[in-house]
Amino acid sequence: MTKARSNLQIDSARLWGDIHETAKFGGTPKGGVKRLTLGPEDKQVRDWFRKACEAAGCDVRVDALGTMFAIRPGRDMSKPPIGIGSHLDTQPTGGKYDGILGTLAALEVVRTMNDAGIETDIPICVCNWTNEEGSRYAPAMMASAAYAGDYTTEDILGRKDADGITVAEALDTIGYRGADAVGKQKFSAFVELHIEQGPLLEAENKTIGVVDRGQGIMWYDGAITGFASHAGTTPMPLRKDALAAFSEVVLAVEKLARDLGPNAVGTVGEMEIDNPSRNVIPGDLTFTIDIRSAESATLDALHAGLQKAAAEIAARRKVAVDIRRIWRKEPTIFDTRLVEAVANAAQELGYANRRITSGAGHDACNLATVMPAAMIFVPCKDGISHNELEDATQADCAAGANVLLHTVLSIAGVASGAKAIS
Ligand code: HGY
Ligand code: MN
Ligand code: MN
Repeated sequence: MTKARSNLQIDSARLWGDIHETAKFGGTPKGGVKRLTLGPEDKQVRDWFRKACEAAGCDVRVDALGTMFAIRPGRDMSKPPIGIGSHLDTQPTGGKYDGILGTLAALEVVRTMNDAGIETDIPICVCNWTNEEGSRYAPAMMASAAYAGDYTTEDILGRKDADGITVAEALDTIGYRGADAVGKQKFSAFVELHIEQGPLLEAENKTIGVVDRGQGIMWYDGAITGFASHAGTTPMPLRKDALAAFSEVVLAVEKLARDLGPNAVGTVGEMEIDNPSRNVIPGDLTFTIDIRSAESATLDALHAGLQKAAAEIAARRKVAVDIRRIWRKEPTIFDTRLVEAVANAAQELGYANRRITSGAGHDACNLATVMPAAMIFVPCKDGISHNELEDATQADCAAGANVLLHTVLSIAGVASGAKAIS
């Protein structure tokens, strides 16, 4: 039976076709995808996804935060399904694969099982998690965080974007504020396929990353209050220049991550000056910080170092520097049994593979706190992601989907159970 099973492959051309078909929803001239969560392009891809899952025989349900659950029936519907999938939203300068590969590969797994006439005892559930990227609404991996109990649904529904539109209003606008309570859909396990978004697999010529850990993440909202005054008449020693102080904060974040590394990264990705003008010394500005490490103790040291640096810059420059942590996600340890199932599937299919820690956050990282979860990585070109140049090969996408298929089959006990037509 194993032999027959290991010959079963997904339809690579069909998956590749889906990836390029859905890339047009929010496609950019540079070949990327700009599909911010709960916007019009997200609605387009959600409608496409719903239709495709229904055509594959799934019953599609939507919860109160818009997460989509497409359930392929099993013989015993009382059993909580195996969850597979990822997210369909992207960064503003996103690519075709981040999140999309995992979601479409999950659909492809269902289609392949249908074509092979495979029945499972346990149902399979293909998921599209709302707002994994965290670009329009914080935090990232928002809906899976609420599912894991880190936030209430009411809290998340009230979150506002830069234009003051709440999550609830955005969900209603696109018609994806579902009836099901967050957390109603139960799972026996969750496995997510994703591009690595880093350089290791490609550099080592590995096709599959068997993800056993994930970095912890801390997000901060920052504000600096100085004093706006005339750029020509204010002597340098009397200035309270918020932007000059901010530049020291940016360099302090970089220095902390380098000094506390190599298992640490720090980024200041956003900054906005209130009422900027060429001939006014910046008085007030806001910014955000993203800090990560796979070690909890390093996260603590980074947090302490950041607060210390902020206090020192504020005192010396006589400005107010307020840096408030709005999110801390502990490092993830994935389920060893599931990680083994991923490793065995990769081995059985003959793909070169290695254990790897995820630098990026993923919905599976939140789900791992409330159920057995694991991840599968495939390489992306030059490790580039969150950039319109993001790219991957059809062969690697198919390899990842095959490992997902065989991991699901082994968890579902197909080798010992249902009809697998070789
Ligand atoms: O931020 C992350 O790691 C993910 O891409 N949302
Ligand atoms: Mn992602
Ligand atoms: Mn991403």
